[in-house]
Amino acid sequence: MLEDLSGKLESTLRKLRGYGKLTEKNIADALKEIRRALLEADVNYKVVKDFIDEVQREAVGEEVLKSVTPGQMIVKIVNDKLVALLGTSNTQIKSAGIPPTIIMIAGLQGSGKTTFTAKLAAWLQKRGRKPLLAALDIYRPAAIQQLRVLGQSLNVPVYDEGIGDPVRIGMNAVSAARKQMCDTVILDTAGRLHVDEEMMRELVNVKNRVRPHEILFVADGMTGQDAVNTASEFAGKLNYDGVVLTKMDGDTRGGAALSIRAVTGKPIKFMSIGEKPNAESIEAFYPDRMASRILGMGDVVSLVEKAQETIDQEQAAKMEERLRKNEFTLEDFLMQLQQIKKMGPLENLLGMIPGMGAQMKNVKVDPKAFARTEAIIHSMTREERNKPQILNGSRRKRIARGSGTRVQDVNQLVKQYDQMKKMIKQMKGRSGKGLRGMPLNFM
Ligand SMILES: Nc1nc2c(ncn2[C@@H]2O[C@H](COP(=O)(O)OP(=O)(O)O)[C@@H](O)[C@H]2O)c(=O)[nH]1
Ligand SMILES: [Mg+2]
Repeated sequence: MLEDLSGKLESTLRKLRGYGKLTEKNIADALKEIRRALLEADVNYKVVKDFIDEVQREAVGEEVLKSVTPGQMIVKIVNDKLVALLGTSNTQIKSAGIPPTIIMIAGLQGSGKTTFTAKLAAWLQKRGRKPLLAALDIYRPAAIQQLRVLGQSLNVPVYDEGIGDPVRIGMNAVSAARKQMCDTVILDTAGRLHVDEEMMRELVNVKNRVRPHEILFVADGMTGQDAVNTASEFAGKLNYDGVVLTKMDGDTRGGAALSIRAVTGKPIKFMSIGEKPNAESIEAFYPDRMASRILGMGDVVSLVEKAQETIDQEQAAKMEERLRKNEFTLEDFLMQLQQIKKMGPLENLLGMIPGMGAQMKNVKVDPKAFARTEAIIHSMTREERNKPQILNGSRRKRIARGSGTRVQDVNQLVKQYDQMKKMIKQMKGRSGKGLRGMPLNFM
């Protein structure tokens, strides 16, 4: 799977790892090769551009840790960006509070919907579920027959009415599932060779009337850019929940896998491999596993992660010490923000800290604000960071200019910092036993 891309990225990064010191030219050359490899793999042009820009930005800004080489650091950056591109985390399919869960499968003709319907049934069976398949592709008798045969081979009931109204078939299938104590209904819908109005209308009708809990769009991974374009059109009209990439066993160049999430904003949920309808021929999609499969450098990635963890721990310990002495400066503030940024969406994190939700309500930090904050603090002198009280009007003006922000932004940042400092003091007073054990990393 994606051997071509994988091979090219691996050899580029391996070269980079070999250097003890990286020059700007080394990095630029490597990025050029990575860019070419991605374009050859048919990854969307705009996606490639953003990807390379981000890797470059980080490669230049990143501090190199003592225990790893610059090359290893870049491997880690490329890996992280790849994970982000593929979707960050695994996304499960929803299930209904009251069964049956209704899953609708949509996509172009020949993309692999019916095959995937059967594979998903097998996959669910293996996890103790009882699926029922519904034949909503009523335009070709052969399609109904195909589903019947697949159902039989898996010992899964198939509901069909021959040629009829897809909406009614869908609703009747749900009733049939209830009667037969099936907890999941999979709707195998009709596709066409190209996106057309009538097909979309039919699918939207099924969506509105049968009310699936989950709609999966099936994309033929072999078709690269075309799959991405179709996925966008379906997303606009049907607003599905997730993507299934099929035919990932063929000589797929990988473009669809790497572009679809960025272009449609929808997560990839499954990958389908091979024509055999069994549970082993689909895989739940895990962006981090996929990234490490593509790069083939899991060892380096975990090495760098270890080194980073150590640094984080050292920093946290240092911070604790400083807090105890009441020396929380803007420099610390920045470090804390950077730690938070590494951990993903802030809302989730804050929700996890007991008693923190209410306190942090007024401290809103969106990703753009993060970048702004970093820029502002970077534009300060060391003295200013360590003694924010000296930040008078003219200094603030200079900092705003230097960081490409407005004086109001600088003012706001200083206010935020003051708030945080106050909050830390309060918490310190309350905990009594000092700060040991407090999740400082989260602030
Ligand atoms: N190699 C490979 N072939 C597949 C895969 N999924 C489906 N196919 C084949 O693609 C063709 C179309 O599949 P089908 O499920 O009928 O597509 P549908 O029209 O969307 O229902 C069939 O010949 C399948 O055997 C897959 O993951 N790998
Ligand atoms: Mg079909």
